Formats: sequence, C-alpha cells, structure tokens
Amino acid sequence: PRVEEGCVIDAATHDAKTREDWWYPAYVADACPGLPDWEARNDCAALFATPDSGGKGRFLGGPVDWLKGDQERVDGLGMDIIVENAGTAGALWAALDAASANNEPIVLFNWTPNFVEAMYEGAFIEFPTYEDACKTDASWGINPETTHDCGNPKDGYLKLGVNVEFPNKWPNAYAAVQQMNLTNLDVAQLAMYVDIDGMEPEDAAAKWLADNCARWTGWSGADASGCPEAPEAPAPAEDSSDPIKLPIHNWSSQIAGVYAIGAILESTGNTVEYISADSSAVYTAMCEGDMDLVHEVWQGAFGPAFEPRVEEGCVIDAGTHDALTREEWWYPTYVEDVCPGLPDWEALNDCAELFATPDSGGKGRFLGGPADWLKGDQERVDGLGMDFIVENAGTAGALWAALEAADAKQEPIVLFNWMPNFVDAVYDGKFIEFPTFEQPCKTDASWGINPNTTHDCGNPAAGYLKTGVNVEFPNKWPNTYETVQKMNFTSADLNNLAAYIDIDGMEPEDAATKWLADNEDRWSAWIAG
Ligand code: TMO
Repeated sequence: PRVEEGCVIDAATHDAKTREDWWYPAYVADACPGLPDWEARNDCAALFATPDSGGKGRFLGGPVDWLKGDQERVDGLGMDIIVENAGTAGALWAALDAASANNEPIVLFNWTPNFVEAMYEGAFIEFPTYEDACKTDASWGINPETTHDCGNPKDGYLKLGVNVEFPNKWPNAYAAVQQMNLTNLDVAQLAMYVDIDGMEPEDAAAKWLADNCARWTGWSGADASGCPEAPEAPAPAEDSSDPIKLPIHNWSSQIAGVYAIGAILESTGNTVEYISADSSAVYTAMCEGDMDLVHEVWQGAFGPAFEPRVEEGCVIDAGTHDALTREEWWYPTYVEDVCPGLPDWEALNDCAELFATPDSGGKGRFLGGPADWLKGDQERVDGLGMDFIVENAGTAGALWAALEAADAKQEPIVLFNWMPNFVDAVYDGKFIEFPTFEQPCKTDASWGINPNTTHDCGNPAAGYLKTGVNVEFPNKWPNTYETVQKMNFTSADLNNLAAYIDIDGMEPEDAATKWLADNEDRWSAWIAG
C-alpha cells in the first residue's frame, strides 16, 4: 500500500524466492501424522501445549514487528492454538534447538532462504493456498467473516524498496540499487555466516563482498580490478585418448570379465586394447608401462607378484571386489572312499600312491594349473615333504578334461581348482586343508613346519580379489579412474562368467555381453559423473 500511495518505490526484485510460514522439524510428523496439512496440525493441537497455553497448542511466532497475521489466521480458521511471539529471532532458534534436542513437538515461524534448512530437516504447514484477496477481503476463503484464512505465499518475492526521494537525491546510487540482486544462496549464506558460524554481521557482510566482488562491482559500476582474483576454475580433467591396455589371461571368468570391463570403459569414450598376457609377469609389464589395468588379482596366485609392485610404487591397488577367493588343491568327493582322512593334507600324503600315473615314478601326481598361475606348488611339496610330483596342465581346459575323465571312471585325482568357478556347479568336491595360510609363509622360510622353506602352508581360504592399475593411470585417465575404483565383482559374477563359457559353451565376448545386459544397473552406477 505504501508503494501505491507513492511514498515508497518498488526499486527491484531479487532472484531469491521466499517463503515465510509455520514450520515444524521433521520428527514432529511421527507424533502428528497427516502433517503438513494444517487441519492435521489442528487435530494434534494438544501435543503442542505448554504450561502457559491453557491446554491449547502453542505456535511460536516471530517478533511482533514481523506482522504475519498469525492471530487473525488462528481466528479465521478456528484453530485450537494460541500465538506466542518470540522476542527475537534468536529466541526462535533457541526454542527449536531445545525442542529438537528432546524430540519435543514444536511449531514455529521460519522462512527460506535461511540458515535453518542447513541444520534441521523440517517442513512448512500447508494452509489454504494464498491469494492476494485473502489478506484484504474477508469474504474470500473458508471463513467469510475474516481475512488471513490462508497460508503465506509459497514463492514470495524479495524486493528492494526505497524512499520516493531516493532517485533524486542519489541518482547514481539508485542506478546501483536497481541492479542489486540476491539469490536464495546469497540470503542463506548470509544467514549461515551469522547463525551457524557465529560471525558478526559486519564480518559476514565483508566475507560476502569478498566472495562476490565481481557481482557487486558489476551492480555498482565500481572498479573491479581490485577484486581478489577469482580462483582459476580447475579445467575439467580430460582423460587421455590413448588406448587402455587390458590383459587377456587363461581362465574363463577373467576372459569374459575383461571384455565386460573393456566395454564399460569404451562406453565412457575410451578405447581399449586387449593383450594376451602372462598372469604373473603382467605386474612387471605394468611397471614397465606395457599394461594398464588388471581386474582379477587373485591373492593366492598373484599376491606374491602383485604386492611387492604395489610397495615399490609402480602399481596401485585400486580396489577390492566383494568376491572372496580360494585357489587350492582339490579333489572330487568320491576320492574320500579310497582315501579316508581327507581333506587333511597329511591324509592325502598317506594315500599318495593312489594318485600315481604312468609318468609319476610311483609318487602321487598333483595336476597343477598352467605355470603362470604361480602357486608355489613345487615349493609346497618340497617344504611339506610330500610324496607328490607336480605336473602343470597347459591350459585350464586340460584341467577340466582330466577331471571329467577321472570322474567318469571314479579314479582318484587331485588337481588345482578355485572358487568362484563353474566347477562346484558340476562336481562335488573339496579343497585339501594344508597348514593355514599366513602372510610370512610365502616369504619367510623360518615360518611353519619346515624352517628351511617358504610355502609350507595352504593358500588363503578367503583371499582377496583386487583391481590393480599402472601408477600413471589416475593422472592419465582421471575420470575413468573413478569408475575403475567403483568396479566391484561378486562371487556370483565370477561364477556366472565362468559358467557361461565352461558350462553353456558361450564365446567369451558373448558371455560378457550377457553379463552386461543382466547387470546394467550395477555397472552404469560405476560410471563416474
Ligand atoms: C588365477 N586362478 C583363478 C586361475 O587361480
């Protein structure tokens, strides 16, 4: 009305959108379901009673000079509420703080933008929707006899008003005033500096001015050359366009998995290069810059090759999958019929000759994996003094062929196997229990049964599965590295990838495609950004 009268000028409207209304902290909804509806609030009025409220609910309003028409609204809407006015804003926040410390019901005046939303969860009461007429025309709204039978505006303006003489008296300043424009963030920050950070108002203003120098000098036309240098926004990190080199090893989950990983990396704009690689020497290759990422670092097989490279600093331990791994001597269960005492390794040793082959010179034969799956099997046989020879299968397929042939005739066999793998979906069997793995067993001869040898123990029973990358990876492909760190295969993933190939006979690329299709939600969540 003062603007209409002509003594105040509506000089400008800020971008900030404002709401000022009755508000409650979120926990109040537990005791008063139906909130934020105002009628629900009224039904719960007794919850908000205070010693002085005569059994009615209390609404804690702001200082009286923030004219809100709260009493008129209570009357107009016929609410069981008394209006109490806090003396200061500080008294409002102290009451909120005390109530929320004890989870006590409270409804009080609040607004946005403000500091409160950074500290408390809560919501405004929803009264009948505001229209201009509600505040001036009694006939409007639920109660035809009163004004204020509605809420306050939800998208209220925030304006700058000046004295009607202002433009004549300070024409240049008026030009600046008309440019001034605060956002919701500005208002919330200014409130937070004072009410959360405890700054003096002048200091809060100084901080805001320093942080927003280019903006306010733009409003006023002041010289901006004195503004502190806006900190150079760091250029968004760009990933190298070099291909990411990925190894193809010689067991099924890895081969299918690497194609899946490659496709995920390609989906974010990388190129990848697949390189057939020795699975132990790959960590040396990584240190020489010839390999970038290994996504299946099995503790039992590759811990002794991987861990020293991490310590050296040329390989990064980039993440641990959920899958737990075991890699160990293994036999089909029917072998227990002829070699009771299994799965104990000493019982196995007592039955060694059952496992003899035409080439094993009367000793038992352990059929190990390809030589690059460095397991220390020979060292273990030596260290534990076992009557076994170690024969290395040329391929994983040769292992499974030998198992299948033995199983068909129920012949004793002990061979290298691991979990997760497809094998336990097809055969019953068990791992041999050797002396329990401890880290020094693989490096410290004095450890264990045989004081002269390392490897006089089993492999870890719940080993890790890790992802390793070249030490340059995070610098070269910073965005992709974030994805890499989130990559996470479960035991079920590895079981499935192996089974698609070794049971279902799929090509590795097709196995990868199937896994990608079945797990899109998961791997798309790994993608950074
Ligand atoms: C590394 N491997 C899973 C074959 O034991």
